[in-house]
Amino acid sequence: MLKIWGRNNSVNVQKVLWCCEEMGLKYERIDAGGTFGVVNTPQYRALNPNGLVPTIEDGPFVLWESNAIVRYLTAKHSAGKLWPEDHKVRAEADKWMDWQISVFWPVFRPLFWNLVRTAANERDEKAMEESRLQTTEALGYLDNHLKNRMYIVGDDVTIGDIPMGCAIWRWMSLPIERPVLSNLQRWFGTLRERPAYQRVVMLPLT
Ligand SMILES: N[C@@H](CCC(=O)N[C@@H](CS)C(=O)NCC(=O)O)C(=O)O
Repeated sequence: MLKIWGRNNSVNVQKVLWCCEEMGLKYERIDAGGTFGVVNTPQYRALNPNGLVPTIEDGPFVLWESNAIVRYLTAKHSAGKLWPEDHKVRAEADKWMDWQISVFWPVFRPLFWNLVRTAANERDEKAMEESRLQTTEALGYLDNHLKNRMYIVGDDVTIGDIPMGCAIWRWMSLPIERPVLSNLQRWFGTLRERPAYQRVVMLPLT
């Protein structure tokens, strides 16, 4: 059976869990990272030299990097559904996956980290406000993209929705001032109705 290494409160682990849940793919998840440790053991480092989660083992095949894992699993098990077969549609989905990891998350991380993982008296208020403003600007681009679309590409959830879908749960759950981004809000509303999303993404932020 597919093995997924990683704590279930990690945004990157949740991407993999959510796509497996959408596909009805059976997996065994092993807690690792954060308070669970494990990631610095020689056994884990042999799988993933970065010491980060997630990592998967699909038989003898080992893979790390959450977006690469989502691409691999959906290409294998969900061609034409989560994995768009049209090259241009898939490229568009890929673009938003890469945008989540290279643009959105770096600007959002200081806000998330300070509010969720840092004691109140140790928070960096300046970094938080800067992060909040930059995140708002970045989300404006996605809101604009979603103007005439239900999902990031196509007529249903695809790989394009998975990274930002996991990230947006966090942004929507933080006790912060949020601008009205009605297209983003509508898209988030549709994700929230999905049982797979409810099971593995809509968890308390810890
Ligand atoms: N680019 C990597 C980033 C992985 C990453 O930063 N994972 C975090 C959790 S979201 C991690 O392993 N942190 C250390 C830990 O949990 O111990 C990916 O997408 O898989």
